[in-house]
Amino acid sequence: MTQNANLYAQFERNFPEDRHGTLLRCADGKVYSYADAEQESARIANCLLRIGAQPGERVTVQVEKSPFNLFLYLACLRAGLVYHPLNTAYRANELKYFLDNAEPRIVVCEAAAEELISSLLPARGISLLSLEQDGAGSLTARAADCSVEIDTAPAAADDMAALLYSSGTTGRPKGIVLTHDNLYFWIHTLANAWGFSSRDCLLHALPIYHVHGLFAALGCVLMSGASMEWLQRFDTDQVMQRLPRSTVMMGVPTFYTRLLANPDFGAELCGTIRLFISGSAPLLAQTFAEFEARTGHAILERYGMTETGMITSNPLHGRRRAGSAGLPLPGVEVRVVDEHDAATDRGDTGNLQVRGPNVFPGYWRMPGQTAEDFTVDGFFNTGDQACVEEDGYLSIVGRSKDMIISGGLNVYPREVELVIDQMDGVGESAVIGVEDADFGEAVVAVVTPLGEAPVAEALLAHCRQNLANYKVPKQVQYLEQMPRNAMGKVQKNLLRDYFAKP
Ligand code: MLC
Repeated sequence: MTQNANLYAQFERNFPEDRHGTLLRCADGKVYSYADAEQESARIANCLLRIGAQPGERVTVQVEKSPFNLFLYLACLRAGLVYHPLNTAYRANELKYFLDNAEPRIVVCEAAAEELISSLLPARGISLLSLEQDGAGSLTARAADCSVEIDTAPAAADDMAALLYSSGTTGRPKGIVLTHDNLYFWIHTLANAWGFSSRDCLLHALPIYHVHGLFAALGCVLMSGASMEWLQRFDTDQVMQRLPRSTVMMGVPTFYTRLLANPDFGAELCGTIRLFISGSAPLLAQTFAEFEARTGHAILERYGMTETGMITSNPLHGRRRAGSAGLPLPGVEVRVVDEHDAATDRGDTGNLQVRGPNVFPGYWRMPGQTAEDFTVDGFFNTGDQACVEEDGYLSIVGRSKDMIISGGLNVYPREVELVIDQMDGVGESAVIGVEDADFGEAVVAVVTPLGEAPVAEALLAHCRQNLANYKVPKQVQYLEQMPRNAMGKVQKNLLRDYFAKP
């Protein structure tokens, strides 16, 4: 008999024999076991099926991080439904796009957002349910009398398990279809590469609406029967309290710079830690060096993206190089090509392409875009520029797409520019990323006036109303005219140099 490729079934094979073992410990001291996760996810899965959701239909989820959010994610897998998480910071017009595009059968949000979301739903048979951080809400109320037993839905390797969106240079987000096998392949690879075992306790302070916190972090834990110290969000004091009970921490570079900014943070808090991992944004060599000097730990940097899961990693055993994305993970092919897709020599810089079971099959209902972003021989164009060094380590040296990474979150300037350009008094806008000590890059809006330009406060208020908070510019700069090249294109590199922080 062939094995069920459902990601949950793959996790379950690695759950501890004693299901009463801890899965996660919350900041308020509440503890949830693997048995709790099994029972609660079964109850919710049965409820979603009873509501009428059919395998392959989407469940869109916009709730604050909580253990119940985790159980809901597992429930979707178990019921064969497609999990579609959304950043809690998204505003109404952003939400409307996702709801229209994903065509969910069920939407789960917090009670406070129900009215808004209900007004955004297209008039079709979509069930709207609520889920609060403490587990209350109409979802759990309706699930209360459901069975705590369920047979995990059979899934084929290429069945869709999750739908996550990435914005694009056009400003229109693209749905990224992730299959059970995509996720299993790279999560399993990572858990092995990083030596995860049931003895590990991961400090989990990442959001769980992105691949980093949802699949890499939770995945390594569930794939190895490990446990977690579970924080609602990254808070330096809470992290410092929990580190001495943990063996691994995963985070974005901002986590590490914020820890270093606290003079009380040092080696004595890291006695039980075997591994610090960083990803989602480049880790500065300076942060790597300072962290090693302060704690004795060389942060392991890895590189990935939503479309491909994890691509490369510095080694668990062996040299971890500052400023390097590391070596291709087993089974993942990377190549650096020139503008004609021809492979370059080692040491040359070019466009980075990836192929392997980790790579998504294509965008949600955008075959044209899929064809554009894949080569005929099945490599995905990452949009990053890279160089494979003589020793095989990969360095990411730039981006061919216009994108900013702020605190580990991708911001597409085009999306912000479209919002700013709606305002009266704006002739033109150019959104750039400038170096920032906390977020790595900070979003800055450069505006040329058309008549009387809006003052910065008004411009930012308009952005706050229409954009998730992390996309809102940290600064507004005014220029009489944009610098342009001979083709008439705004020279963002000159703007970046001009407005770079000292
Ligand atoms: C919050 N703010 C940000 C921000 N996060 N601004 C810019 N960039 C960010 N990432 C703003 C808020 O709008 C608010 O502004 C102020 O900062 C404080 O908000 P907060 O909610 O208190 O922020 P904080 O909790 O401190 O969050 C910062 C952070 C968080 C860095 C800890 O953003 C975070 O957890 N980032 C991780 C994101 C992540 O998981 N990425 C993985 C993507 S997957 P104001 O004006 O209201 O004060 C991926 C693939 C891969 O990339 O390989 O992993």
